[in-house]
Amino acid sequence: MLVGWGGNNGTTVTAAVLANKLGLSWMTKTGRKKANYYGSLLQASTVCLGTGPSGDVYVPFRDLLPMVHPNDIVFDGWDISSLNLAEAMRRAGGLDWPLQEQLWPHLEKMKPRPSIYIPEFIAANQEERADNVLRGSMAEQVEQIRRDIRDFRESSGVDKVIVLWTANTERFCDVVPGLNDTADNLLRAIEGCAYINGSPQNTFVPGAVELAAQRRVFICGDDFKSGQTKLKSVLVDFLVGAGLKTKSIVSYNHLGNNDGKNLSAPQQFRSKEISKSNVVDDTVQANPVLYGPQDKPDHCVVIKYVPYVGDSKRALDEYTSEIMMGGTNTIVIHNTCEDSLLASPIILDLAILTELCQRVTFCTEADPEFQGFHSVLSIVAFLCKAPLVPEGTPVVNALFRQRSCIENILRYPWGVPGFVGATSHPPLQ
Ligand code: NAI
Ligand code: DG6
Repeated sequence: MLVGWGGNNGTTVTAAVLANKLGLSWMTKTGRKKANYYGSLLQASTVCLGTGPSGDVYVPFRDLLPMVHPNDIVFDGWDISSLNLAEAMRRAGGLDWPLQEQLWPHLEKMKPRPSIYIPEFIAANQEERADNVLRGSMAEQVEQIRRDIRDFRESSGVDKVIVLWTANTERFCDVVPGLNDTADNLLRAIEGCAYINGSPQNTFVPGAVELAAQRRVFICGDDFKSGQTKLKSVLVDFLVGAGLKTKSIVSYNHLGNNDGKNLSAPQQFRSKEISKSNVVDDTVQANPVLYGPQDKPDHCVVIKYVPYVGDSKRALDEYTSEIMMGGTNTIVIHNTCEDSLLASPIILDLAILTELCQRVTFCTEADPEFQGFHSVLSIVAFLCKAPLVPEGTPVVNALFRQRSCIENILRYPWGVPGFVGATSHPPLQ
């Protein structure tokens, strides 16, 4: 269930899954295209199992363990905008028109459920689309959301419900003693579903983290790591790992979709600026040869709203590093892509990995009791700009360390050599 189902990401991921399920293809000016899952770690990348007599053996990531296929996901969700998914797909403008025409009759039947709208959390410029909102006291509105989840679970017949936030970026909220600082003070209303935060705001206040642990549900986030930040978490790892002292990182982007419009307001921009800015900290701290305790690169993040470019985001990055004997190395990168086509496979990977983790238990020699993962599900860090981790756990941003984490955990239940001291129980189905 997507919060923000009628947005660019919500409609694009729903349309993409449907197009794959139906095996659709369509003509463009550069030839015929066919539905695929490019950009999904699980569906479109491989893992090396080792070397056999005829060389390295690679398998698709999705074959490491039994896991849900994206084509089997059933979508539902909420949006403060009432457009049905077909109209919302047209508004998003991320897919070729001949594909939209084929999808139209299917998506037309899907309509987002009314949602909770508290105007002060998102930009004032979003008000004009808020025509699908719940009324009543806050308690009544929350109760309706809980009813929606139960209704979807029963009417669709799905095995599990996962809720994922892909609605507008909100401003940070205050952590208020007596309100959201502890689980008891926070509402007792998680409804037993895993919750994934695809945006940068601090939804996971201390009370929410505690409540998730009490209810034994997974929470994960924050903020999909799609384009510019993904590259940054590779490039800075490479530069600093190669012994070059990166001194300045300037990341500029402009985009013209509704996300860009919302981010043109200062408080919502600030949430995004924070999540985009912290991604190099651990890499820099890991190299005391180059950086002193207070020493880190200048890091500037700029986002501008330019309606004409729509969903096609432009990102320009400049990395300046000190090299040997006073030399300077400047790398400039220009990146253009449809933003929601990068985010959609990440949404699928997040949901599928979260579901998989719900079926894993493990024990160790030190603690022979079988247990599940910590309710703060940090193994999905690869997919998040600002990975949420259990308190006291170091945050890792470097992309390939994050990828190894998922790979290692997925290898381990079937006993690939190199993993000791634990086993899985009951066996994964
Ligand atoms: P969008 O603006 O097209 O979609 C957001 C949707 O949320 C809108 O349809 C809006 O009406 C709805 N909405 C707002 N408040 C709501 C509420 N309280 N309840 C239900 N619906 C609500 O934005 P887009 O491009 O789909 O992005 C979604 C989120 O994902 C944004 O926060 C964005 O920053 C984040 N994100 C996007 C990435 C990308 O590559 N596209 C990457 C990283 C994060
Ligand atoms: C402009 O920065 C809009 C944002 O929502 C980004 O497009 C999104 O967070 C993706 O960011 P990145 O850095 O992963 O490409």
